[in-house]
Amino acid sequence: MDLNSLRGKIDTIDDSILELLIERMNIVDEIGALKRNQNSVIYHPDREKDIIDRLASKYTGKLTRNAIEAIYLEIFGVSRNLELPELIAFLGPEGSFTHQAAESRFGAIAEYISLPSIKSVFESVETGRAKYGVVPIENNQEGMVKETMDYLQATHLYIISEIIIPVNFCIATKENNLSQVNRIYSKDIAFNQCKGFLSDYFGQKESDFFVEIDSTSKAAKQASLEPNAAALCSHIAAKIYNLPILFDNIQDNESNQTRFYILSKNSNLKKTPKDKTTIAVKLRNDDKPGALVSLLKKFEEKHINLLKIESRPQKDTNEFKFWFFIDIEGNVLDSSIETILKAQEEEIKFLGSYMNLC
Ligand code: PRE
Repeated sequence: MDLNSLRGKIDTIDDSILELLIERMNIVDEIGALKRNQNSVIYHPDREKDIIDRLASKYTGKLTRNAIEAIYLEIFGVSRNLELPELIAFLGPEGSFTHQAAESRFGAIAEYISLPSIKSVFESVETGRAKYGVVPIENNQEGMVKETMDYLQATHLYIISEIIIPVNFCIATKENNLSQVNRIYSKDIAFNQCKGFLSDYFGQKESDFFVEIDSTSKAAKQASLEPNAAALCSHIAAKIYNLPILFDNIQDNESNQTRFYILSKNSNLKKTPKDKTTIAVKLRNDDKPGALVSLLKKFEEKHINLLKIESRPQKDTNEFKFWFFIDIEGNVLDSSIETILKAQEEEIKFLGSYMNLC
């Protein structure tokens, strides 16, 4: 079949897809009206995951699970925007990995605001300027993001979901060919994380071939403005500045992943088959031996699995005291967890129950 006839077939299929999408959106509109009437939450990551799981378990032809997920996350983004336009604040700059994480969950159509600090993301959600906030919480090579832990303890927001994305770097440039590139912009950390690729491909170059700049997003911007320049940056930064990707996934460490939290003023509770609950614990009798063990024992007695425990200094005292950031398996809607949390209300601050993606 020739190109025109194949394109004709695609046009007919696209017409049907569009009709079905319109039909879907009419139903979403009704759901939106119901939710607004009942004042209930718009965003249901659990329902979105169920839809993707259900579709991916069917015969999917040439569509991989990732492809189905990417298509549907965009559809959900359009749906949520129709139900209620929502502003999403993320730790910037635009093109940061946090931006990439936010877009991977809320879709390209949502309204975003890039903020300069973790504190400002918390503030924008607390004051209601943004409906959701996206902040990094952990990198599997570097550990926890202390600032995020501290603000979770100090403010009144809930974790409603986590996002895990691989830290992938690419070389993006407007040039068609590597031989036309005479400098690469990036941030020092990114250069360090891609040493293997850079030495294989550019080992012979002069040192001024690599130009350090504040952020990988700025690197992409710079490379979009100058001829013969490339950027070592994230996918989203390349996309924002319209830079085609010449080499993808060039980082040395394939298992480098970052975890992010989606924050909200409402706890958005809903049970799924694999949940996690995060709490902040300030023990009252922490000067007596065994105070922490006695709390952990309560979880053990109820067969509640402990997933993570980190300690952070208590900043509101001049003593050298700590609070604990703890992840346990399960949902606060499980009576065993609810009972423990209720019984120790004065010591335990509930930070959220959400789907465990780790
Ligand atoms: C829908 C949209 C947003 C939610 O996050 C989950 C699903 C969808 O497009 O399927 C519909 C909807 O609002 C819902 O089922 O609650």
